[in-house]
Amino acid sequence: FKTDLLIKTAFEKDLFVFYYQPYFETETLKLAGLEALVRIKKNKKLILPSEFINFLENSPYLSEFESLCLKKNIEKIKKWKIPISINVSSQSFKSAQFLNLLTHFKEFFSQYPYFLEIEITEHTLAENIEMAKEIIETIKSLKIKVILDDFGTGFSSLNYLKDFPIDLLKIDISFTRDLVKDPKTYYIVESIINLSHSLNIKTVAEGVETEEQLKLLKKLKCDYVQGFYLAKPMSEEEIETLFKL
Ligand code: G
Ligand code: G
Ligand code: NA
Ligand code: MN
Repeated sequence: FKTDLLIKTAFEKDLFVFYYQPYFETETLKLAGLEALVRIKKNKKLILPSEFINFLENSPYLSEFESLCLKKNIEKIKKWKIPISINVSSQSFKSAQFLNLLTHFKEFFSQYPYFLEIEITEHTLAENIEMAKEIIETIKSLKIKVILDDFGTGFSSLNYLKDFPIDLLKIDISFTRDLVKDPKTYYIVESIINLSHSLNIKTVAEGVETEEQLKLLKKLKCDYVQGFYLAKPMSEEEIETLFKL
């Protein structure tokens, strides 16, 4: 009930804001894109998704939220001319409404091909295995990139790489965390990166927190890096100041 009211108020008073966490080319540390992470700005305080995203994703407000998320982030792409990835829930991914919504922006996607990136998890693919291929193909035909988030934490990951045209694979934070101290993790990450590259899929390591992790990821030729060591999620204003936009 409390969360319901929070969400309702957020729509009514336009309190949804997006924070942006950059990711970078590993080799050059050049900015490669921004991940949009939603917050609710209430009484000058930021409410994190852990407080409301689960509720929102299972509520009747979801399609309104997806619409808002797309509109706000498409505006940012036009303004900044930087690729932006959005996190899409399993519920949205499989809904006809969401695909419809994407189709509304067809014109935009052809003007800014592959600037919008959609992050889905293995869990989402597993839940929608029958429809997923078709959905992803529709998404890709609109010139939207598909990112597989939290890779390595779900089941039968290798099937997904075989069956779905993924553009980018995000190596889960749990691998990055153990990369330096655990040789097994190092070899697993090395294999994920090499396998991805053989399949023409780029890799991004999430949760990079140390110089040592970055060094190893460079050595392993991971394409992109993201994490607190490089940049935290930031407000629009902070992004504009940092990247002189
Ligand atoms: O922003 P934070 O780092 O606290 O993100 C926590 C979780 O919330 C992440 O797993 C992320 O995928 C999810 N999340 C953040 N923004 C969105 C969004 O706009 N839509 C959906 N569906 N999930 C989001
Ligand atoms: O599930 P998803 O990958 O979308 O979640 C993104 C979440 O990861 C956000 O809550 C973001 O704040 C968090 N995050 C991003 N970089 C780091 C990091 O370097 N360390 C930790 N612990 N969390 C991170
Ligand atoms: Na994500
Ligand atoms: Mn992740």
